[in-house]
Amino acid sequence: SGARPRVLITRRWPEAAERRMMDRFDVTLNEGDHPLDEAALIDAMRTFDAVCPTVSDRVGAAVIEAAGRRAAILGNFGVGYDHIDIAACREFGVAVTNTPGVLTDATADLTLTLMLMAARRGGEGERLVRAGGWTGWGPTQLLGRSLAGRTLGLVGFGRIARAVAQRAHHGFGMRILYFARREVDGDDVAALGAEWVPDLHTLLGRSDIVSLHVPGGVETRHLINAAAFEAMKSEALLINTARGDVLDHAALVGALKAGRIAGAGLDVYPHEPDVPAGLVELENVVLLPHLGSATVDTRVAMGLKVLDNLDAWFAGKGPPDRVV
Ligand code: 8YV
Repeated sequence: SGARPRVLITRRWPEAAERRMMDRFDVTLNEGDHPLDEAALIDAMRTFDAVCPTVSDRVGAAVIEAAGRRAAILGNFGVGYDHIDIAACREFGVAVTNTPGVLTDATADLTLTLMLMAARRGGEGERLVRAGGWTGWGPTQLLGRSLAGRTLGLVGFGRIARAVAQRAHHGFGMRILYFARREVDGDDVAALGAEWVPDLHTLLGRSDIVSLHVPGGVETRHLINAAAFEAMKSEALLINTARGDVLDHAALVGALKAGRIAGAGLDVYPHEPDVPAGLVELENVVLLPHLGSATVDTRVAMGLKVLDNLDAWFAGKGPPDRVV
């Protein structure tokens, strides 16, 4: 057929994935790899047949509107798409696809990393050694808490939450509770003995570790707020690998300072790369820079998932992971 579709990849991907995209499409890369501003995104929507944004791109209504009939598809590199104005996409007829499934294991692994680091005080220990402050083994030094026998409360019970539950239950001997709109069945869920708790504050009150796995956006904004911390156990840990907006960080800092909860492990923040005020000063918080899906294998697989979706779109078929 005629000219190959023009595709913009807004940030650099692992080379293997970029190369596969270049085999199929007329690809433009953002050589500098810095996030594109609104003017650049508007320009891209007018120029390209497809734009592949990431979580670091704000794809607001003005950007979507610029598409006209030109860039009719956004092949999002990531499963979460709260950085894209979905209502505007519907209004202007812009399709959106995402990358579910391929990042489930990596993100679940990172959730366990944060759980273990927070429970076993890994960050504090590492800082002690690096600062030259370790004077030797001690029977009461940096004592944390065991995971076995403790209760993990999952807020949301989608793919990633269930992969966390598998690891926590089968690998670490934890009891699993989940808060979700409806009860989830299936053999894997039954094997976990996971209990559906339809009331959020009841789940918070029963959990030793609370881990967030709901999408970002207006519906979940500040779902975990001061009242939620009041409902939690004082020995509890809070883990967030979902989206920063789900958590009221001022309330989190207040709860940590007041000893309302024992600690936290965070991978995501409301205005990345800013870290909300008051967190870096606290010893009992583990802070990671949005590493949930950050493995070579996963990022390549995410790129190939974008490719599959664009391929289907340009072949006039329904993209497999179409969300709009
Ligand atoms: C990505 C993520 O690193 O997929 C998501 O929703 O948060 C991460 O896997 C990032 O969003 C890529 O755009």
